[in-house]
Amino acid sequence: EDGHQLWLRHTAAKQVKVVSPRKSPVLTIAVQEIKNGWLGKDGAELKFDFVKDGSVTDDGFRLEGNKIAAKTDLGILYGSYELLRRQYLGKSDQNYASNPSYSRRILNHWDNLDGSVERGYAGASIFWRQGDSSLQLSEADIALYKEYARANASIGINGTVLNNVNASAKILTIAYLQKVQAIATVLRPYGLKVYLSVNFSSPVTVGKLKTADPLVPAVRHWWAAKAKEIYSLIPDFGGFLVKANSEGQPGPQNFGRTHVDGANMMADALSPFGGIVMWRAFVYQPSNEDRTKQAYNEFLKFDGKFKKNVIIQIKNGPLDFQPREPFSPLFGAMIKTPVMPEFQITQEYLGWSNHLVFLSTLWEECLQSDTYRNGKGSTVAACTDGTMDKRTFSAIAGVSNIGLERNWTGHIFAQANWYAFGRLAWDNKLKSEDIADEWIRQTFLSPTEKKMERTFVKPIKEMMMQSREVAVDYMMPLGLHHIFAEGHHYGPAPWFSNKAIRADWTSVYYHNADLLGVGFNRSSTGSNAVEQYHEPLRSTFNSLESCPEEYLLWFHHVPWTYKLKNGNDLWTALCYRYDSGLQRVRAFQRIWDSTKGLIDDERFRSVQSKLKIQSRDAQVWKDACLLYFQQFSKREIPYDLERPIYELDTLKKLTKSKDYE
Ligand code: BDP
Repeated sequence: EDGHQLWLRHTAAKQVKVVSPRKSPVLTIAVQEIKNGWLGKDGAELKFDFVKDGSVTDDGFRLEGNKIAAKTDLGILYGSYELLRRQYLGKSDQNYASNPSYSRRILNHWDNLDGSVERGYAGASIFWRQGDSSLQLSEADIALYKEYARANASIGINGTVLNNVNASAKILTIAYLQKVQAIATVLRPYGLKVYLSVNFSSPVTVGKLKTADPLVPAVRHWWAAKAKEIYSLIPDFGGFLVKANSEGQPGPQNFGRTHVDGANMMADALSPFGGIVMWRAFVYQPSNEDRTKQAYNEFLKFDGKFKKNVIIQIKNGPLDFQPREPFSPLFGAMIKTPVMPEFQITQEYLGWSNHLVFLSTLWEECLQSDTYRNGKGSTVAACTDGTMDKRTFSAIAGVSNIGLERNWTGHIFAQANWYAFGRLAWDNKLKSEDIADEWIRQTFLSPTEKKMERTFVKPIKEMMMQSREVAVDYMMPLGLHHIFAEGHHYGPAPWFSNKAIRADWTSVYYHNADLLGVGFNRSSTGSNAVEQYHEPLRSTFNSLESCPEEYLLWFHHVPWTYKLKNGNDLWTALCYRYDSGLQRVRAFQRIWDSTKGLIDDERFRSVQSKLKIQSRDAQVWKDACLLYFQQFSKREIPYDLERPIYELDTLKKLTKSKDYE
């Protein structure tokens, strides 16, 4: 048992007859799946029913008795997976209907064409590799892509960007496009559309033009011709994802043009074929302006100026996938332009594939955050899924955590993050607890299993539900952020500062610790980032008294002696948080060990050894941060807490070393 089967373990099915009024590659898969996984009445007859009524939209479906009703073939496929899931989980309801929250539910692979994966911790790329045969699909590739597509379809994901946002222009050469075509052919029957990240300089690098200026006719023609070429190979191609003028990537600003000029040029090229442009808002310059304010400042002025097939892709927080950030204010600010959330499934800032961190609660927190755009109830979910504005399409993206490792994601529990992303993209009102419950049962239990409720399901679910908060506590509690080691972003380095690089790539820029206190002042007396939020949030965040404690050091530079709600001063509270994070990881180890023998040994041991790493890392985080900040607070760690076991100097060396990564 190596985890390769993920949450898809329907076997030993009973007999069922499936009646479909028509045939298609998608429906053939639906029939097969039902036959392989049917756990309903033996000998039953199940009908696919194509309906026109308004209660099912897009690729939604209705399960009613012995019928799956949908408008489209894909609706039937998604309905089939839901039906099987409900049977597996022992849910016996007769009627159930569901429509997707977002019309485009997309994985972003940060896969480079040489086979490496940016911020990937589960082996090499499944799509790209070096070597002569690299552009041909082998039998093994095809088999793997089918499994990949099936896993995605089972949770409703319907799009995938095959290459890194730091994009090589080579992807647009014919040899690569033919490989993309071959991949698209395998993914298509599972409803998965392919998209590509494109490099803004492509007209120069591959097209041999002198410029990539979006207002130069030859450049516009080049993109239009490229789009035409792509659609001649892949008629249902999804569109482009673009990282422009960000972290050294080229973009329209290189030519004195704007994001609107760049995005609209690509939109014009794609629109004859129905393609879309996902233009990323992740931009910041080495200026004196607070980095967290820059995307908003750059994009808000263009609201309403983008073509209809452009959508702005915004990371959940205004900084960069930190363990905790407030939501990006852009979600509540762009009104006339569609915006979409970008979540990071791969755990760049959350312990890679070594730490057990269930990210569903992080995403749920973001989706349910109220932007107050149109008063109370204007959640990020509502601002992005079309609830608040009529939209021709809506979208959500997750940066994938999968690679060639046998279990796909490196950590068995990281599979739950892939799963949760798909489930939330389908239904952004789902509760993380229910998602965890479903995932645990499908991944570890046999169908409708009841015996392991108390011994396994309950404790493991509790562990998952706590895990993100626990990681926040041992890494960056109370609103601390970006105090990671340079470059690899794995361990702590609150001491990291370097005059030779831009300030907002160092840790001290973000925590500002001094003898008085710690934290980034983003209130009206500081960078005034709070002004980007609507009232009443602006005032809530702005005042130290009303600012939620989990965002305290995000918005304020707070005295060490400042009293928190529970009566502890800031220094003491920080000590308790770091220690609690560590102690709770140790508790995870005990919980996991207590399940020995309940599941297969292979997965048991794999998770057990990952938890050992996490436990050691949590100790490193606690010691590093407390010993470092103690130099400023000049206070003792409360005596009822375990003492640090490392020297600060040792940790400074450790987090730099390759062994540690
Ligand atoms: C940061 C990553 C970097 C990505 C960048 C992005 O460190 O590798 O290229 O985000 O999203 O989090 O473009």
